[in-house]
Amino acid sequence: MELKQQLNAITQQRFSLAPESCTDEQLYHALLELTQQQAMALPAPAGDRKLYYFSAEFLMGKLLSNNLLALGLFEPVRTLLAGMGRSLAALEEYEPEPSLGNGGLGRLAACFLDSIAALGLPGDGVGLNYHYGLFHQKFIDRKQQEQPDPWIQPESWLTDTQKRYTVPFGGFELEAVLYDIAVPGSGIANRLHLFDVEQPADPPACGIQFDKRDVVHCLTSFLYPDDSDRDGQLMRVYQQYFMVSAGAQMILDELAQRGFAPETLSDHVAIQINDTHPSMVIPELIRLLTAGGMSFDDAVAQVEKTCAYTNHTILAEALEKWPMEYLQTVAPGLVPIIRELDRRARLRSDDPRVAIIDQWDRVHMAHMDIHYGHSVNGVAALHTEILKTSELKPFCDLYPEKFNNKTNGVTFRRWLQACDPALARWITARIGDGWTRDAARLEQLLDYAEDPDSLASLLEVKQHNKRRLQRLLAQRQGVQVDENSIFDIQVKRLHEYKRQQMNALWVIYKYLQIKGGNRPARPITVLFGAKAAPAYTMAKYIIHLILCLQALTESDPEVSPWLRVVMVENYNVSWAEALIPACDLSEQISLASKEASGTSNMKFMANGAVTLGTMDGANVEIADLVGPDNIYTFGVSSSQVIDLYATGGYHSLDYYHRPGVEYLVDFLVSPQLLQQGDPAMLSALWHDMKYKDWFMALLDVESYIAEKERALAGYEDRTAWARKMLVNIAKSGYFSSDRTIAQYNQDIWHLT
Ligand code: 26Q
Repeated sequence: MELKQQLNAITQQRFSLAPESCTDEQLYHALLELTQQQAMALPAPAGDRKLYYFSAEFLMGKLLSNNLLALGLFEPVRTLLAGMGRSLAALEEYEPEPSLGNGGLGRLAACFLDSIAALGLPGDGVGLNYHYGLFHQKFIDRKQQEQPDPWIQPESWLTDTQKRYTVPFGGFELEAVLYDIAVPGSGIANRLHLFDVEQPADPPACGIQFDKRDVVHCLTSFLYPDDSDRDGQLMRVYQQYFMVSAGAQMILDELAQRGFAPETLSDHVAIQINDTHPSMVIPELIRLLTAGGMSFDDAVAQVEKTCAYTNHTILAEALEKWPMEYLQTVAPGLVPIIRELDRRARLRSDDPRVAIIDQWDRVHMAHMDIHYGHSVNGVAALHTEILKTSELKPFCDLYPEKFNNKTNGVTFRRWLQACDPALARWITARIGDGWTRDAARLEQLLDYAEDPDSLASLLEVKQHNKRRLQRLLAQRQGVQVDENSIFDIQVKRLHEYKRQQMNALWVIYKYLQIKGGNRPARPITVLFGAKAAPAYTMAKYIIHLILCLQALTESDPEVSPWLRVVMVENYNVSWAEALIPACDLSEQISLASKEASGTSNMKFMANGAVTLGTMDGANVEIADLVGPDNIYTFGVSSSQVIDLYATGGYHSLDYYHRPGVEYLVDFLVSPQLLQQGDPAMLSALWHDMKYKDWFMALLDVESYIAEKERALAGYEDRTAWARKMLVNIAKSGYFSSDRTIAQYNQDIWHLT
């Protein structure tokens, strides 16, 4: 049936209307039905070996455009809608965004599912169906407030599979209800499996305080932000065990249905453990296999050949260590297994640093993964190197063959084709559409690096995207930005190591320059987007600082034509899709050694932004690829930083007292700024920066300011800048998650 007829059949049946007469909302629901039906009807990819990607987070974003693209329906639907005077973007306003992730790790999982399906590999995601996602961020009195973010509507991408699994917690059992979301590729579809409780709780009357003792109803209520909330920890362990127990049962079920014996698990199943959040899948599988009659030795051998672990962080506070007493409460069936795994690990090495259970009876989840998985990978070359030579060195000495690097990637279908159609057309007009199937072909764009017409039209594409963002900012936030200003963007979770506070110090520098009569060559708009974990006080102070600077620059007529600060409210995937294509300068300024990889750096690059960054995470690989003329780098090296931490050699006060630094930091407690905000918060932040500055913003701030000036000056040579944009786009193909997934498959999963 023709697309038009299919759509008509649905709208007639649902609303007794022709598509032309439907509202945007009705059309959205009709297209949801059409797309979902087609995606669910696709067969699973062929193959005797199947991957299960376990992750506590899948930050999927809106799915309509994405799924239409995968089904080859994006252009036909766009044309059809255009013929009716409609746009896909307007329809998508009615799609709620599932915020089932904190940031990079969750979004990576979503990009991976997209690429696994696109490559036609058999691989499903396994996670939890959080009802209120992370949280909805509101700014009230220039401070972040958290509200529940319900995304599940009567009609959504979720399908009830009717499958149920019983999870044996200490003292009670809980049914896990399995919902699926189809993940279409070309001609096939995989699944994202999301487990839920049978009777989920209603949202709390105010705020995001769920009853953390009410496991039966609240287990899937919300996603834990990446901080340690004492009374929430037990609930997090309940969530993790619920996910992996139901997931492991499902895997063994599917194995049997495919006609394979449990003894052949590792021949037919690959499990990727996304950070340590799903690590209990290891002892849980051993529990289930031994309960089915397998010997402990055989079960361990099967599991070890099946499971592989990805590390996403070297921040000690993010490495999970659960008190045995928690596990005894939540999953008593795992306790004897973990003790036995620990005993056996100690036979392999007498180094106490590699033990699973430490002297305080805490279980180190990463250690269990490394001993009882066959692969350990970091997410960028530098990150893997740091794991091997410092953080996980004792493990690397024990199991050198297990360690490997898999530099992250992002799906170009969402992060270029769908979010930046103007740029996609510009590319295709030059090199054809082969790049949509193989992003490495973007390199062919280098042939156009000296072509004046191409460079000029590339600048026009950027201008078009800046106007689109300008309209959105006016519409959603009521702020007016100058489309002819430089768009300088930092969007990512708010964390001190990512150093949004250093960017804020630059804003102060520029503000004072302008007040002193030194106007920039061109106006600058500094855009921020970030959520702070609700319990992360310092991060919330930094948001407050940025919002105060926004108010200050906006209200000063001497400054506002030249410098504006805008922090978008409730930064999420949809915001990213509008911000990234409009960016001129991409801020990737983490303290070297702290950002495992970063993935927005890759998205910005692919959309023709130039990076201003430290030699951290994947920035190092970006710098190698584009060469020094096409990136701006600054700051101390990761090895210097690691040394400084090891020796306690960094004293912020020494840097504070430098003449170029002190007046910037002191501006936090200046009368002008105190007038804008909360004196207690601003003073606390000032005090922390001056006396502590754990992530060394003051160490790098002078070289940051100098390099940012160089970047802004570079922008004024428009042709040279356009060439930098082009080189970045051309070299971005390496960061396609299709490449990353091909490498996981080749080195770890061996699916086909
Ligand atoms: C842990 C314990 C208790 C509660 C929460 C957590 C928790 C939750 C989320 C710990 C960490 C996270 C998320 C980590 C994350 O997003 N890491 C990022 O992963 C990206 C993908 O590999 C990298 O690009 C980023 O550099 C890394 O910061």
